[in-house]
Amino acid sequence: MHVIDAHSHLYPRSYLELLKTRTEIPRIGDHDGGEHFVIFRGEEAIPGGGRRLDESFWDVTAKVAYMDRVGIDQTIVSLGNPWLDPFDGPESADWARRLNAELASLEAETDGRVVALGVLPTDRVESAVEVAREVAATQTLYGVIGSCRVCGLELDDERLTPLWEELESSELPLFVHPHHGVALDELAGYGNSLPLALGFPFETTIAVTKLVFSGVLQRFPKLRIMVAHGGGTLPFLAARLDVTWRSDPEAQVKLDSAPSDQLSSLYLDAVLYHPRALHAAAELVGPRKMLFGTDHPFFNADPRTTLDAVEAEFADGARIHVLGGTALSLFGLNHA
Ligand code: 5CU
Repeated sequence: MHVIDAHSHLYPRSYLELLKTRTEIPRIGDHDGGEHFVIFRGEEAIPGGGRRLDESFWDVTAKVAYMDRVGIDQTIVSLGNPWLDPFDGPESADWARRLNAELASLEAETDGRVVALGVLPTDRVESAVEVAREVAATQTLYGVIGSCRVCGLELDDERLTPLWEELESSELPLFVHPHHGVALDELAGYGNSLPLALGFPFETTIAVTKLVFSGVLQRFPKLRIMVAHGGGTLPFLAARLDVTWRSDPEAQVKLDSAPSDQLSSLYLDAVLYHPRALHAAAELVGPRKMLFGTDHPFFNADPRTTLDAVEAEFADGARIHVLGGTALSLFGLNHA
């Protein structure tokens, strides 16, 4: 089977140097003889806290070596969080273009083993639209990754309408990924475990739920949206969202069919680690809308557990889609 990792990050060195110019989180600090990437407040208080960066974060040769070790044929890399979220000044569009050019060159550098998504600027919706258009016209970029906010706006903000129009007309996939976390005060006290295990997926859950309840997915039915970490908690909560929507006339003003009708149009990665969770995701969207992923190079990349869970949950026919078929069709890739 052709195995494609659709959720994998690569941070060009130029971007890491940019993050190093920041004094506030998210930022990269040099200490204990290495670079440490800090995204949550509590991590700064711990000596050596944050993610110790090594070449697996920036070096495409290290990415290919990882793929060979794990048995991955092709990887779709995307810039990891926090993307350009903290750089929302006039420099944002230039940075997006510079990073997109670097990411677009990976396919040729790796004989097609590693291909990339682009990134959007965060200064103005107009420049996000322009860059999305440029990405769509770039043969070696296959979509864009974005935060649970675009240009600092929540995904249900009406000011994002021109972006949805552009993504729909160009059929450019958008990968929605968390970074900021939610309920960080309530989740404090246990290292970064709870912010990552719960804060991330609930951030995604809330963002995508607003995309549905605001009617965006209904108004733009051809949007191709892939959601990180199996859609957060959406596969588990979809029916509850239907129940609350059904009994709430106010919610029905913007959305006139059950939320799960729209949720089933999403693409979900399979970074879920357990057949039980994969089962819920597949019940919501079907295996033809699910994509194997690792989240490499982050600590939570556990491809063996994910591959075992995919094998346990899906019969051969469905597994072909999850392991690579869905990625080929969603992103319009050629086999490496
Ligand atoms: O360990 C982490 O913080 C992360 C992160 O920041 N982004 C991600 O995609 N996975 C884990």
